[in-house]
This record gives sequence, structure tokens and C-alpha cells, in this order.
Amino acid sequence: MVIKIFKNYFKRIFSNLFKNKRDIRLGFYGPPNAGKTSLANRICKDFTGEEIGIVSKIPHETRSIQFKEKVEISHKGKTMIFKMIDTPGIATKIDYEDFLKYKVKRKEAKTRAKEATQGVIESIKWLDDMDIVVIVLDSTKNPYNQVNITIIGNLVARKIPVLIVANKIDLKKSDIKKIQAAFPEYETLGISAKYGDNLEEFYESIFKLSKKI
Ligand SMILES: Nc1nc2c(ncn2[C@@H]2O[C@H](COP(=O)(O)OP(=O)(O)O)[C@@H](O)[C@H]2O)c(=O)[nH]1
Ligand SMILES: [Mg+2]
Repeated sequence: MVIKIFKNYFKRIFSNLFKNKRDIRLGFYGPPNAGKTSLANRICKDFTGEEIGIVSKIPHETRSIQFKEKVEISHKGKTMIFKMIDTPGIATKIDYEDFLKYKVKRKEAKTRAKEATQGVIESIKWLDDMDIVVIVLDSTKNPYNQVNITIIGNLVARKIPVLIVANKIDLKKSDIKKIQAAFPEYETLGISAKYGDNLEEFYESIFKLSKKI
């Protein structure tokens, strides 16, 4: 018993000592098709030359968590090392029939729906392990929905630093103000993951949030 207490005590001191040396776990969360993988890919490509995963117009393309370790992001002469974590989109309803309109065969659609459901569970499970979370939202869509509110509520409860990204500002329908109005207590940054608009501001915000962890 005493040994165990001592062991835990040293373990804690040890891990605190190296806390700042550990890679910062940066998670990309949000509803399906918002552009999480596109954004994670762009960052990974810029700093490592490699991508993290596949981007698709079909929702739930990412159905399991994918990582890229040791991503050294440099911004204004400073460098920080991140572990990038791209997650499956969180949805309240996954219907296999929704995949059929993308010319996915019925059997494959059923498999996809099952995997996507599992992916949602996996995403939520991983929330606890994040140091910083980037919530990627499609700024052409209405931000007031159950999924966004649930994700943000979860993060607040866990006291994890959050950046809300309003993606797809290159599109005409994009409305950053609507997202800002929906979540006024958070910093919202408009970007285009597809064209790389506002990426410098994105890095600035991430570096700022890193100080809070
Ligand atoms: N116009 C536009 N399309 C985007 C942008 N980012 C992602 N997309 C598109 O949105 C779809 C979903 O992207 P993806 O990265 O797979 O989203 P995820 O499901 O959140 O990982 C794809 O067709 C992307 O090409 C953007 O900034 N602008
Ligand atoms: Mg994805």
C-alpha cells in the first residue's frame, strides 16, 4: 500500500517534469464533412510533407481515429511539436440509406453506417485525451444543432482549450457571424482548409491556446 502511494507520487512528479516535453495532442472534432481531414492534411502536408487521411464529399469518410505524431509546427520563429488527431465526424443519426445517393452499394453502405457509428463512439472516448481541440464547422451550415452543442458542452466540462474554426469561407453561402453568434464565449476563426486561407491566424491561435494547457 505505502509502496503504491510512493510509486504514484513519483510517477506524478515525473510526468509533470516532462509535461512540457510531451507532444501537444491536438484533436480535430466536428460534424461529418466539415473539413476536419482537409485541415489536418493541410497542416501535416505543410510541416511533414505527408497527409493524415482521405478527404471525400461522402460523409463519414473518416471512420476511425487517425494520428500523425511529431508534427513540428513553426510560426513566427517559434516551433512546437504536436500529435495531430483527426477524428470521425460526430452525428446523432447515421442511416445507411444516406450513403446510397453517393452510389455506394447497399451492402457497403450498411458496413459504412456501422463503422461510422463505431467511429462516433471512438471520437467521444478520445475527447479526454486531448490537450487542445479544434472544432471544425462548415460555415455554410446552420451551427445550432445537437451535435455542436454536445461536443462543445463536453469540452467545457473537461476544461479543454477550444478553438472554433468556421471552415469553407471560400464559399458564397459562408456565414462566420452566425457561428460567432452561436458560440460567443469562444474564439471563432474563419478559414478555408481547401485553399489555405487564414492558416497563419490559425497557427497563431493554436500557439496561444498551447499556453493554457
Ligand atoms: N469549398 C470548400 N470545400 C471544402 C473545404 N474544406 C473541405 N472541403 C470539402 O468538404 C468535403 C469534406 O471534407 P473532409 O475533409 O473529408 O471533411 P471531414 O469529414 O470533416 O473530415 C470534401 O468534399 C472537401 O473537399 C473548404 O475550405 N472549402
Ligand atoms: Mg474526415
